[in-house]
Amino acid sequence: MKLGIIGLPHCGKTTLFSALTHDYNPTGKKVVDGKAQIATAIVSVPDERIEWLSNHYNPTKVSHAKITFQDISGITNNQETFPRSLLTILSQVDGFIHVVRNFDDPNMPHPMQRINAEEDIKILLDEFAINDMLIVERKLESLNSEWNKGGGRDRPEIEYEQKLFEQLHHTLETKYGIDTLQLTKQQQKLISGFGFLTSKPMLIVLNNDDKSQKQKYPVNTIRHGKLKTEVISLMSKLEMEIAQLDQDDASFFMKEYGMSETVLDKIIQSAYKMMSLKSFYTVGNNEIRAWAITDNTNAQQAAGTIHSDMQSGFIRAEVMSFANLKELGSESLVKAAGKWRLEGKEYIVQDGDIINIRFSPPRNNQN
Ligand SMILES: Nc1nc2c(ncn2[C@@H]2O[C@H](COP(=O)(O)OP(=O)(O)OP(=O)(O)O)[C@@H](O)[C@H]2O)c(=O)[nH]1
Ligand SMILES: [Mg+2]
Repeated sequence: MKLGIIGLPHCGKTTLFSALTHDYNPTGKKVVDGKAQIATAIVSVPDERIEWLSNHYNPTKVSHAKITFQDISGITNNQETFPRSLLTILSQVDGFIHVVRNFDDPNMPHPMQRINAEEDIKILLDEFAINDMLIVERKLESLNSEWNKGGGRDRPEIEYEQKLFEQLHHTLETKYGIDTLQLTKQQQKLISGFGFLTSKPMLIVLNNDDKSQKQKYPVNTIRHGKLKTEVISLMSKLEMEIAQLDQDDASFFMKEYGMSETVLDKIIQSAYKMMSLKSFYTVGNNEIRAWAITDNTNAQQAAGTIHSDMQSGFIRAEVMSFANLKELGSESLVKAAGKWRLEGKEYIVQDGDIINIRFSPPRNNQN
């Protein structure tokens, strides 16, 4: 899963990125258009269940679920359309962490010389909507010319797409994000390749400092017609400073400021909630591994996150829950209690399921 950290200039994106990724060296820096910079780092999702499982099974390898964070600069407050390269980067993330400035710093003034978090959110969401709108308009033009030329695809097929893209256009025009539309599976498939910015979930992070007024924005006014939004408050600068301390000092300061969790825990919990993510596990003596999946993923799709051969050759899933294993103490006791199950491909995987996929490998791999 890839999350892009975005926001207007000097809102604290790089500060938050450093607080989140302090243990991990950025894996890559890329310059886009000479202005925008992108730094990337992959972090492991902290997970107490993985710790317990690794004590229990004593595997040779332990793999946490992974999240890629990208620090994406280059969005400004006076840009109607994004440069193509920036748009490509933005369209490829699974969700956004939108940092909004709610602190004053005379040494690094806000680009509009004022602090107004609600207005900043609106500026960026409007820019997202304009960029989506342009893509929709271009698509409608090409569908129109396809229609006028004739001789290609069936007319009802073109008409179906025209109606869909007109619906997207109307939604954006009325200030709603594409994520607010209830689309059928077929419609979702048709728009999936466009990477629409307003279709992606967005975690809004109000970046306070210890002197900021702790404004409580009602979520309804802050959403601007976006459905998949969560809002949290952080003190990024303080969090970054704490992230650089050793464990003992960090715990002391966190207590001092009444913080019960690290910034990474907070962001990951909110991102999992916003994107309705769940974790399932595969276990064995060789490797214990956590996998992140979205809500309503069935057993066959979950198998596909491990390997495409497991999805195509899926036979059955052997399932037990982490809670049962922890409570009863061993796999055989879980079986004895009748809590170990065989499930078919339509089974909806639950958070905390420990799964073993039975599958038939593809023929050309069999000797
Ligand atoms: N007082 C205060 N300053 C902060 C806070 N977060 C960031 N800053 C400062 O604000 C300035 C900008 O922070 P950055 O993290 O570089 O902001 P950015 O969004 O990455 O900026 P660009 O990449 O230039 O758009 C730096 O001087 C930070 O030290 C905060 O919570 N409180
Ligand atoms: Mg920066």
